[in-house]
Amino acid sequence: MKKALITGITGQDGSYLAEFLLEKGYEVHGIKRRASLFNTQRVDHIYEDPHVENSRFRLHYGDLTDSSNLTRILSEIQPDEVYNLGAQSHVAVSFEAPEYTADVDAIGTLRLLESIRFLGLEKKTRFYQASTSELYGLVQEIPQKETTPFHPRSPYAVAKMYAYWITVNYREAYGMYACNGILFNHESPRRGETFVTRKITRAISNIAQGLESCLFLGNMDSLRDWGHAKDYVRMQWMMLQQETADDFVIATGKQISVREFVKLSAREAGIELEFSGEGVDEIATVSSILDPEKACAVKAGDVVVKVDPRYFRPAEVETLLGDPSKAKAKLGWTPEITVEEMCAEMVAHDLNIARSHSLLKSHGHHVPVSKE
Ligand code: NDP
Ligand code: GDR
Repeated sequence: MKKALITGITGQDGSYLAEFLLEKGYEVHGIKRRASLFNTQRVDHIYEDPHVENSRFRLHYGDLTDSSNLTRILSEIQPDEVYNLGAQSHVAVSFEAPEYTADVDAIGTLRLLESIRFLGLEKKTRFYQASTSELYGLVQEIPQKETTPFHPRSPYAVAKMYAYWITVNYREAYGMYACNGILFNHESPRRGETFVTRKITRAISNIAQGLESCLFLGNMDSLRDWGHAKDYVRMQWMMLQQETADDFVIATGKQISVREFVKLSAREAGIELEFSGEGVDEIATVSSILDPEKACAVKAGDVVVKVDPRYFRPAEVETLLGDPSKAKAKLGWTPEITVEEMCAEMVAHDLNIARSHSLLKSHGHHVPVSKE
């Protein structure tokens, strides 16, 4: 039985990857951080009581900032595959916490690679690094592929650039099987609530059900190549099953703007929106109700989206569009879920939550709505 270790197992990708590897028959180990509240919601459905014999799913307390802890976990497990998905993954937050972001995202990757080497596992353990389209930042070529030069635009992207090159370096210097997946944005109903797609599907659902009145966004002109996390974790595994290690761009090859994603989400929630105004004065108004059952709490003329400059970034990545030809040609990978299907799934999920919260509220219960 193959053993895999996943850092960031409690995150969006970690949870889908853990499910995927369990289905493939792996013994799956994950590193979780100590928190004052339970933080395993995304993997609770696959959690196995450690008292059960032959459990194939184990969580270990740890942190990418702690070398001794990483070395001990690696030494205990002796994994065949390590997936380094753990990171301070929010671009805007990286401007607020640049040093911590560098420690976790850049040096954390080095700590893992060096622990593997120190333990003499460099010929046994295959390593996957969660690299990112943010490396392209101020884009030098459209669409972006493996050979496109990097120009990172945030402390997050600069930290991930170090992680990218140290992964290449350990491959070249020590013959390690180490790969970078340069993944473009990927989303799902498990996406963190402060990334823009989930912020939108959640707020639009709450507005449709009367739990919120207005969604505040930053740069709505921003263009992204959005895929589904389920399609992308399959590719993370495929990258570690090749004869030789290599780096791959993973993307859909299509892009839409944040504004278009808002429109798509609103339609899924039974609302047609009209945008007017420019820059910080741009707003979206309800132009018609498409489904009165879903959108029971709004009416034509309501202003439901506004701009808040607080969400603008000190340096923005305006456009990202990936070229996944190499992954298609060499690995036979193609994404199966479109952005429209993904958006429909996310809104359906968030509308269900909004409906149950709305029911609780109508029975006099307090329903807090967490916002950034
Ligand atoms: P999430 O933010 O959902 O998950 C990040 C994970 O990292 C969480 O499990 C988090 O733990 C963990 N983590 C954070 N800090 C530390 C630390 N100091 N030590 C150990 N673990 C830590 O990210 P995604 O699942 O979306 O992304 C996975 C990886 O892929 C990340 O590295 C991200 O940067 C990268 N990436 C993501 C893309 C995307 O579009 N989703 C695209 C390209 C790259 P906790 O739950 O406790 O917070
Ligand atoms: P990104 O994702 O920065 O691409 O990083 P995010 O969803 O945060 O932003 C996408 C674009 O939307 C614009 N935007 C807003 N973003 C947020 N979060 N909140 C807002 O209110 C808002 N309004 C507009 C942003 O300015 C940006 O242009 C994600 C992360 O998962 C990274 O870890 C990963 O490496 C990259 O994707 C690929």
